[in-house]
Amino acid sequence: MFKAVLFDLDGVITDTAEYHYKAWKELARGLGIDIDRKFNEQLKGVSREDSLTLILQKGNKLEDISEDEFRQLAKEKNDHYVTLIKSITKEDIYPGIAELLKDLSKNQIKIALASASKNGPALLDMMGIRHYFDAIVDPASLKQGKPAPDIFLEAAKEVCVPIHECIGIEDAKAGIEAIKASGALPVGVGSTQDLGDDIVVVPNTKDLTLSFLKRIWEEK
Ligand code: B16
Ligand code: MG
Repeated sequence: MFKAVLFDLDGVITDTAEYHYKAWKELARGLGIDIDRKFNEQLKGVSREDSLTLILQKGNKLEDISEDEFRQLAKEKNDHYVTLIKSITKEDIYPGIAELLKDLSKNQIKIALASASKNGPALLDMMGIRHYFDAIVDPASLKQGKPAPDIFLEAAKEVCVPIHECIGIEDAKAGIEAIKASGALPVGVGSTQDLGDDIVVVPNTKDLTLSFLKRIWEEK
């Protein structure tokens, strides 16, 4: 049996992926760069700074921006994002996630947060679920972000479980690659078109029950 579940946050625990998209789209529009949902798939799970780099590259504007302007743009996006998420409560937890956290903890299965977001701990507080987490990785402490495996390896280390006894749950292509590279068992939330057809993918978080995770673990 698996001994830990390593959770992504944005797009797995709640719908903040949509707010990241809105904030990036508006920032890009202000720079004369148009981004759509297809382009946004590349930004999911990717750090704030790397996301901004990808957007500026798309608009051929990376070279025109000074370091100070870059920092200012990243701050502007985050300020907007923080206003968009400020009314998030436990009502915004995706279906089935609160029950899963409760069941995992009742069964002594460790729970860790492997989110690239520096807003992760605040969001867990706003949703009233921080107490379920045995570890929360600080993304700023890592050398490489997703798709590198670092964040999942660190999450497993912090809950003292070998990575091969962990399940990782992700909604982003970069995150699934990170889980695969770490050696944990990946579970995707979304579509096989976006995440690949070589892993287990559920269309909705309500499918993520403890018995479902046990079944896929036994079948792997
Ligand atoms: P922040 P996850 C990621 O969170 C998001 O998917 C990504 O869109 C965002 O740019 C990144 O966090 C950084 O977030 O700007 O709040 O630090 O999906 O890894 O939970
Ligand atoms: Mg995500």
